[in-house]
Amino acid sequence: MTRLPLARMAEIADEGARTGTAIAQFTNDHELDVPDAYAVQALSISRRVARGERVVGVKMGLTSRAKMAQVGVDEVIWGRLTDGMLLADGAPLSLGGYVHPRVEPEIAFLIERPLGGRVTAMQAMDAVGAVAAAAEVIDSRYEDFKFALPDVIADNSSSSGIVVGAWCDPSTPIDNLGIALSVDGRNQEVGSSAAILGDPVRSLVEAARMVAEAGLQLEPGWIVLAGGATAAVPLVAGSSYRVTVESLGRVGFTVTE
Ligand code: OOG
Ligand code: MG
Repeated sequence: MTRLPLARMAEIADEGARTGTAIAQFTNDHELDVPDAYAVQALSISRRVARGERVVGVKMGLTSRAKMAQVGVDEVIWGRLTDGMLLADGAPLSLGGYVHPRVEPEIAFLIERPLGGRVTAMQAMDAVGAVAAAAEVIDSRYEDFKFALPDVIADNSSSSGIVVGAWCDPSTPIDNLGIALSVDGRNQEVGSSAAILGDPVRSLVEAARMVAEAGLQLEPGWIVLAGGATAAVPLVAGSSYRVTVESLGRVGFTVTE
């Protein structure tokens, strides 16, 4: 095991994401603990910001059993979202620039008032201006989509693309909504928003707590993704993907090549 400077790891992770090129798992050859992994994540996002991107929110990850089981990591994680990751609903998606992308159904919160630290579910929802159905395109930069906990955190929790649907009234109950992810019109994954820590608002509570550990707060205008309620499915050229969330609506895209 050798030590690699955190800034060098950030450069490797950022370049992998920027160019859509697979990288080796850091923890195979290098020491990396969870706090350092979040530092690498912050440094790699600084590189994107230096290129002109803007942070637009955070995504929570591994907040459901289905997601934990799929990637073999069972800790809740978070990552940073930038405007460069935003994709328009219904727009074609090209596979160029991705390593091995997958899509998963998500619920998005739009933050209206600053939120950070230890908060109750009620305080968390008070800070929310709207909720929406969303689809997240995740793309681990690691070979074979294989990673340990510090690796995935350093890779910005596999963040790659986000499609957010129409914003809905924040008083819409979201604790037990039917969720479906369809491929070419056929349901491939189905579940409930209750799979997200029992209630997606708990994921928002965790987001407020975890970003505060990094000295941040959830800012007005930010998007918070609660985490996939089902396993993610690989993107295949020529197929159409749609996420439907009961009461909130649907979002989707077609993969071109
Ligand atoms: C890690 C990212 C997890 C989620 O919603 O659970 C995530 C991964 O699965 O590669 O985005
Ligand atoms: Mg996700």
